[in-house]
Amino acid sequence: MLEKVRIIEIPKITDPDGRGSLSVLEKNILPYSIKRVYYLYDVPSNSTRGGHAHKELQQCLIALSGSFIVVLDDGKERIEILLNRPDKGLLIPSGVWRELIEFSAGAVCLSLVSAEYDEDDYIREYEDFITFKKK
Ligand code: T46
Repeated sequence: MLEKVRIIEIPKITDPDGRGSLSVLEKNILPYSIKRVYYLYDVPSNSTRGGHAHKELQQCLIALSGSFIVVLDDGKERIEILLNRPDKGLLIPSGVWRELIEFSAGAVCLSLVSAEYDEDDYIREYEDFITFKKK
């Protein structure tokens, strides 16, 4: 399952006159249509976001500013990925437990997701997640 996790290179257009960079997500960069966008910000460095899995939802996380670590767990394996570039997206398939930790000052986490908000899609207890993975 974690082999389906991947980093997406988001095309970056660096201005030839030194006006900075512009990144754009379009066409088929993501394997789903974006149905909802939300973002996390003002997160204290000692706080954890996430701490759940989704049954169906797919998402792409981007560190628009600053950095944070995404811990991913498929019930068998656990990996940590540092996000610190606005031109890199982390694609997380459904059925993966995630925790976001160690937010830097000013970090902004953009999330582009495949479905509208549905609390029934969340698995918020790790034991329930392990049971879900065994089905
Ligand atoms: C995820 C991580 C990265 C809404 O009303 N609408 C929404 O679209 C979302 C995402 C949340 N909410 C409400 C539900 C809770 O009352 O906002 C509150 C905080 O949500 P939650 O505790 O789920 O926040 P995080 O940061 O732990 O998790 C969120 C996403 O829920 C989740 O899908 O992967 O960000």
